[in-house]
Amino acid sequence: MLGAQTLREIMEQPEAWSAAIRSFDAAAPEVARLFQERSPDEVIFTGCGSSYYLSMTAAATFQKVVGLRSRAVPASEVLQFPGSVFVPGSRPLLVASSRSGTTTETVHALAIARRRGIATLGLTCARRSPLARGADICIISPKGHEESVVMTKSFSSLLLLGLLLATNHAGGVTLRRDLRRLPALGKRIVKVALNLTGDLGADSARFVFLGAGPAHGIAWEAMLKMTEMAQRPAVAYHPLEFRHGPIAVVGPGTVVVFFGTRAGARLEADLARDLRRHGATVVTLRDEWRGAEEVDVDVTLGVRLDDEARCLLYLPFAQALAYHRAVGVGLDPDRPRHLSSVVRL
Ligand code: F1P
Repeated sequence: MLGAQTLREIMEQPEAWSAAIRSFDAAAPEVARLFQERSPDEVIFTGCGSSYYLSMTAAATFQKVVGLRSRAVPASEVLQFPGSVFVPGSRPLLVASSRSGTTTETVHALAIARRRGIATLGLTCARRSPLARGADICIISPKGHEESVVMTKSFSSLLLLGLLLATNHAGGVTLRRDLRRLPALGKRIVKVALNLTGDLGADSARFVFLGAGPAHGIAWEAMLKMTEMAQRPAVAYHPLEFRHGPIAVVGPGTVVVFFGTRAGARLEADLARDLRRHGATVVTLRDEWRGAEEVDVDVTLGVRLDDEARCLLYLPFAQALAYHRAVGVGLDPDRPRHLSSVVRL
């Protein structure tokens, strides 16, 4: 069967999330000590590909919840433009994520940080990897390891570790409670996602993924899944940014997926209405149905979670959509073209 491994790994996510939570709990005192001893004034999340995209969501969440300046930077930028990343005299903490713990740019970014005396924390699925050995502290996603090239359960379980970092601080109480509900909720969500995406966008020429705040990294990951697995043209934007030019591509044959946030709900509903007028098929994922919006597919999760934790539950939809669009045209999601699971330079 095409994509059997990828499908299995998509379905295994809730278990990987439970294991990640246990792993975080074991590491939490050590993480607290690192923050105490090094007292960072900024947190820089880094990685490559999917691991960079999860860094985006982790950074947006960390800053909002903890109130400490945070941003995401591709590991290649640390490598090529360290002066644009690190501010002289500052005390950043570098959080480096990598499924393999071996990706060249990420391992080099870690080494560059260490040479500058910067504190480092690794998030990985590979216990015995250069990242795990090189970081001051490393937190493992014990069930995130994959046979597949494309990241699914590794992505969501590493993202969960990244989000849990914010719960180790005052202000993280609600997030902590929300994140702990995810494994139980995930079982239902994965099934719904696989059922709902079977034919969605089957005849569509292009996909647009929109997400604001913590959902922005999710939009990028959805774009990457569609590109890697299904080789279908796909882009990712902040929702309102989409009006500033990219909207020109929209017409019949475009599927626009909104990864909804509460803060963005009203303005995104206006955008959805305009996009439908231009002929797009609009899919909205969110927590609750608001009644009046015009969309073609309304996925109402009804989980009563804040945006930051709910974002994780959007991932099975993005993964299942890409999986189905690949299999639907005879592509094997387990064997994406030109890709290997680790990029070594
Ligand atoms: C990162 C990554 C993946 C991508 C591809 C190549 O790997 O860029 O996101 O899907 O498989 O590697 P890692 O640093 O997380 O191991």
